Amino acid sequence: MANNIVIGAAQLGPIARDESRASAVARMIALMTEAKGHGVELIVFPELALTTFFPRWFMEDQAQIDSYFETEIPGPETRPLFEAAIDLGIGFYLGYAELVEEDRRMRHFNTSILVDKGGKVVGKYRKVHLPGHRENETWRPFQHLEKRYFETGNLGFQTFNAFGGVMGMCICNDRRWPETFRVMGLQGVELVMLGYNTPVHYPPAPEHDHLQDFHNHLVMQAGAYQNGTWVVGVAKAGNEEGCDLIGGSCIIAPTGEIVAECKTLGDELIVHECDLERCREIQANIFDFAQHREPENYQLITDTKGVRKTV
Ligand code: ING
Repeated sequence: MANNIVIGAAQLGPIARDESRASAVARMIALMTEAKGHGVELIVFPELALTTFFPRWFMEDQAQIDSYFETEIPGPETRPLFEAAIDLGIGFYLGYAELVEEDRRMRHFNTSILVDKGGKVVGKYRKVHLPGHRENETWRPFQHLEKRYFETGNLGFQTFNAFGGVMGMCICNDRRWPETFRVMGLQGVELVMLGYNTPVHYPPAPEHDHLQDFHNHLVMQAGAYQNGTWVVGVAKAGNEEGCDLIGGSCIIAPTGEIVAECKTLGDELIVHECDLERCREIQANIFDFAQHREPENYQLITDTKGVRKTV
């Protein structure tokens, strides 16, 4: 018995540093409207989709840093996106920078939300794996200061019953860590959504620059196959403020096959009807965790952070 959901992956091209949230929202509404024409029920937007990827610059003025964050969502500039979603009857994943008071202090997270067709936030995720560095490393052609501007996410890797299935979320660098997908896989996730901003140039290892597109798909296809889940990965792409970001947004089946892929580095929608029932082909067989996993052999994975040589 099929359980189909029509998914849209809405890649965004560059967002300029001085581009307003209203402009980014208008671009996303245009993609959402196009998606409606294809019967899309759930559309996925990139990581930090409301502004330029600001961690590429070293900033010390907290007010300037905080200007890239949302203190409420929906807020005045994002409400049109929620209203369009309600009008069109489309749910969405949105990545944004979250500034919130929790435990009597201001907290900064790299966040995504899952919003249902009625405009209700039914899931929230805060990025766990923050790549990059904390201090201004002037040897780099551009910075990657996520460890400076964000706290490590404190919501774990949850799943959410929505859109007729078990939904999961993560963000960008999370996709490179198998633990991300496996923790959701152990919750029976059927579709993992994620947005990313991935520069072509990786200053610590420029000899890998030509492998960025390969690594991008490698990790998402592995995550999909090894957990029998659909994966939707959506880029903020193109040359953004002088920094080339990869595209390669795609929809991946539980078999690991890419079933739809963006071909440009701009605003581009791809669509695929995903049968969540197909997860069973993998989850009930080759990766039937209850049958085949041997967790008593895996202690090192949760006991230790770094390498602990045993020989
Ligand atoms: N960006 C990059 C990512 O994980 C990166 C950082 C780039 C890490 C290239 C390693 C290699 O895709 C974000 N925003 O996490």
